[in-house]
Amino acid sequence: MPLRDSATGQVTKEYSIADLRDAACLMRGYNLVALCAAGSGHAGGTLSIMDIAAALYLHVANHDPKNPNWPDRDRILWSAGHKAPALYVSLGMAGFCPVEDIVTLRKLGSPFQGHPHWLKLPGVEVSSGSLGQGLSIAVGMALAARIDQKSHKIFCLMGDGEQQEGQVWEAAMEAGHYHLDNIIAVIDCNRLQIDGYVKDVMNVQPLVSKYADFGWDILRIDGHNMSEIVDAFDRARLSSGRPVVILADTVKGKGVSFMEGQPGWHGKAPNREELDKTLNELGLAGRIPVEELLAKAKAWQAEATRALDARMPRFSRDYWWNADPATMQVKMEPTRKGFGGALAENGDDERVVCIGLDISGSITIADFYAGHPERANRWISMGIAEQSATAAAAGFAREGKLPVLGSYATFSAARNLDQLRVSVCYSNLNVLVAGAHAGVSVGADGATHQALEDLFAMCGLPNMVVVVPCDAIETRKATRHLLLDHVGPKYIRFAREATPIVTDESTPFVFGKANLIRLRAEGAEFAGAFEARLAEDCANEHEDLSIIACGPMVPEAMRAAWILKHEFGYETRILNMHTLKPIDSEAVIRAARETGIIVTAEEHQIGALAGIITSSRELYGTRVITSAIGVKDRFGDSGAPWELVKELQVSAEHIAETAIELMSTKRQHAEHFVHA
Ligand SMILES: Cc1ncc(C[n+]2csc(CCOP(=O)(O)OP(=O)(O)O)c2C)c(N)n1
Repeated sequence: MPLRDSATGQVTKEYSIADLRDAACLMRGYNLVALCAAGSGHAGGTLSIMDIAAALYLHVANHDPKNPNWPDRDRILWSAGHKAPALYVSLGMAGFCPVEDIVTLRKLGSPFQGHPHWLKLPGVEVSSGSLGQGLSIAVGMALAARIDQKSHKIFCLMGDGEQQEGQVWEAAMEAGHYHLDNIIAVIDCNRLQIDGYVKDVMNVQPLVSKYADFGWDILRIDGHNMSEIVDAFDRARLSSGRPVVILADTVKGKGVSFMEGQPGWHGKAPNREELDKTLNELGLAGRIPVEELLAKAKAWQAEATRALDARMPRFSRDYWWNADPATMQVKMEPTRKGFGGALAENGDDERVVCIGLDISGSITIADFYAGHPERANRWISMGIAEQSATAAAAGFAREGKLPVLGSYATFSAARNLDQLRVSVCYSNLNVLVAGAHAGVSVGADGATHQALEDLFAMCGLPNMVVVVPCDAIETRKATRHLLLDHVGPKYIRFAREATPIVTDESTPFVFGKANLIRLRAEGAEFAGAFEARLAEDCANEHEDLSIIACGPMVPEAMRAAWILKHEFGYETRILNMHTLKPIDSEAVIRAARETGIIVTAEEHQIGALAGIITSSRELYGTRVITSAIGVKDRFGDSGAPWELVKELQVSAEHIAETAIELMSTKRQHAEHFVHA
């Protein structure tokens, strides 16, 4: 059943098995070019699913590219949203969008987001990226079709690692219970996930008997044999009374010798040289206009950069990081390194147990056991199962262990919110939760992976304490403190991208006590020009204004202070509010009373920091003007992390612009601002 014209019911294009094989090969090529142009993305899984995708989009599914919302179309859901580029090239080949445009993948403003967003691209059925949710959506769609007496099918593409998510099994149970024979699930059984082989990370086999027990029919095929794929879909369509799952045996990285079966190629893109090799191996040299496509990607990027810079607040010169090698120079390191460093240093404590959630290397929790085989029994891999792992951490804590779990903050502090609330916080158990890759720092992955709401939730949980360190050094100190000294539920939030190092070993870090930072004199490098001390040890210097910041916004606040001094002569008091909960109220009140202006700066939806500060009861009656920098009630976007800092208006320039406005208000009402 191929591509159709929805108006006439006529078939618009027929693909033979040989055509499909050729199309899949070409799709692999376009996929790799897009990944190369993006500089990031998932090569392994997009290549393993490609033959199935080609069959589905070009031959099996009943759909019409000219009428993507045709009510009678078959629905195709990509539960494994990280395979988005394979979805995009499928849509491109089927005619839903120009295949040449996919090369703008993961760039700011592109409809080809790092993970699919149905509101940005016709043909994408649902937004995905958080694994394990697609089959539940399919259940809803299948039941809706039944109510509406429609006969279309709902296809749902999943990974084998994804089967570790408990939600998959809730959906499998529902589909079996309701005899949803309009669901055809496909599992891309490439046997690998991020941390290694599925069987080692968290075995999901035998899938056959699991699905059978839930009332499904099972087909097992070679996921690279086009005849078998097409035949399986034909048979699945005929199923009556039972949902069908196709277990497709595949090879991760299929088609490219140096990617096949290599875990390292899960979330990696080929560079230019590697791209040429892949295209040669696929026999595609000369068939894809690579140079033209890469030029298109470059042009998109240039325009995105131009438009973004045009929207930035302007000053007499460029104050961006490292723009002026004499003054704005900083070392950059990802804050996550501090987390892993602290676990490595303090992991000998026999009570420490680290829980892996299949993203262990990049969030650095793996540093706990790297080079320490004696710690192997305290490294517990739980797979992609954040909810159960969170409650398991509560179990460890109840037995006197010091459990640490971490993932992307969206998965370790959102997906598992109820487990955190009841099993961890209500029980007041000693669990350290790491919100890694938080904020905009995952950049090109896009909105699904950018935690911009986690601090609301974590600060809102009774008993939970929350620390958001400002650089890698402070992250190491904070992790150590939380791990060994603080007893109770605790959340530490850090980032993926390298950010400026603005503290050193001698900078104080006292849990619950803000540091006060002041610009003193220009040093050899940016950070050296500032002095940081415990706020409670600092006398009032009658600064013009205060900026209260946490996490990666502390360096931005420092840069804003620099701009304000150089452009306007204003003196700024910066509070590094690394501990968001409990907040250092004394430092806040003093900042309000002694400067009369507070600008809060958070790399998060506005309100986690701003809400705590401005709702402080002790501020009642204090004459203070406040404003908040942060994300303004919107989702993020794919783009480079530093582009997103600009796009979401959380840069030093935005802080400085706001501070200038508040200074002008303060001057207009000068008589009210006579300070201590
Ligand atoms: C809920 C959730 N947890 C973690 C991740 C991060 N993540 C992205 S892909 C992936 C591994 C997926 O493995 P698998 O399902 O086997 O896919 P494949 O190997 O085919 O790419 C993980 C853990 C995520 N996207 N969603």
